[in-house]
Amino acid sequence: MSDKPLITHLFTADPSAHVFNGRIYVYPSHDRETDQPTNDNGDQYDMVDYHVFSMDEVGGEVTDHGVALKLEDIAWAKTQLWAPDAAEKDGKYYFYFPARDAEGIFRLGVAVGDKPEGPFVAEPEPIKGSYSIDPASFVDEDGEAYVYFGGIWGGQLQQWSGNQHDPKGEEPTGDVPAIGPRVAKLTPDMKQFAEEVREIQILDENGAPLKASDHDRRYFEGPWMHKYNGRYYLSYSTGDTHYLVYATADNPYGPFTYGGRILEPVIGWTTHHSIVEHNGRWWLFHHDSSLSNGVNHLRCVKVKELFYDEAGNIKPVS
Ligand code: FUB
Repeated sequence: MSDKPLITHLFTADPSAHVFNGRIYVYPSHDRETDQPTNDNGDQYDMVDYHVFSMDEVGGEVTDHGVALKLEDIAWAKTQLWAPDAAEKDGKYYFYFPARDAEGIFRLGVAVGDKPEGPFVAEPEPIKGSYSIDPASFVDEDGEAYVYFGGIWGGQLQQWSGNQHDPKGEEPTGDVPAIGPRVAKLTPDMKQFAEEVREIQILDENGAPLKASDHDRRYFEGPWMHKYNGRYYLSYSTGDTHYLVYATADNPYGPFTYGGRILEPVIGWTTHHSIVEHNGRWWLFHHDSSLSNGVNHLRCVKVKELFYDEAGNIKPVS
């Protein structure tokens, strides 16, 4: 299969793919050139709007539906529109996104539209009790909807413990349990958390929590949830080791058991993805920095077919 970028007229990243009304919709970040300094805080990821893309099928023509939401139209958000996602309920579309608020703290917002491609109108306040970045929505077969989220370093997840904010909070090191992604069920109107945010545990093959020092397997950012043959698959980026990996559970909250690698490091520092089924085939949407010859914050979305073995293990994608 071709490894060409799906979109070449804009820099795009963090693709969240869903099938709505039989069509594949992709909700990415819209990367841009910026004067902001490059640092571990991620200031160089200085995005100000979102475009939505769609296609009949993988390999078909990709439609750019234009700007679906702009920073200047979000009352509470001041900078950095990072990785978004979307969900559908009762014919309405809910677009979830992170941004820094007036105090520089990342929060999650929601915007509502009548069509999968938007436009979306942002709620005036962020989701109460939300923090950090990379919201990934998941609607289960019973209709319950969840948002998974969190990212370390620039995404500020290390500043949150027990849902309390400590701006001096640091990432743990050594043998202590690694920081986990967060999850909360959504209210029936899809606009608020219906419960206290929970931290997800990811365990090794012996049932012990993955350690902070286990950089090849522990959580960093970019969570995604999908269900395959009744099992819940939490996939994510390991961050500074640049792998996409997955862990499985028999329920949406976990604990999850580490399963293996999906994708090896790509060109560029970040790696971020989504997994979606369309017409019986499974697809991995992800990004790299090949379109900009390796500039970390100028990325492009790609797609590859994903396969499972008979036991339900995801086969590594080359
Ligand atoms: O696009 C900005 C950030 O880079 C995302 O939120 C992270 O997941 C990483 O891809």
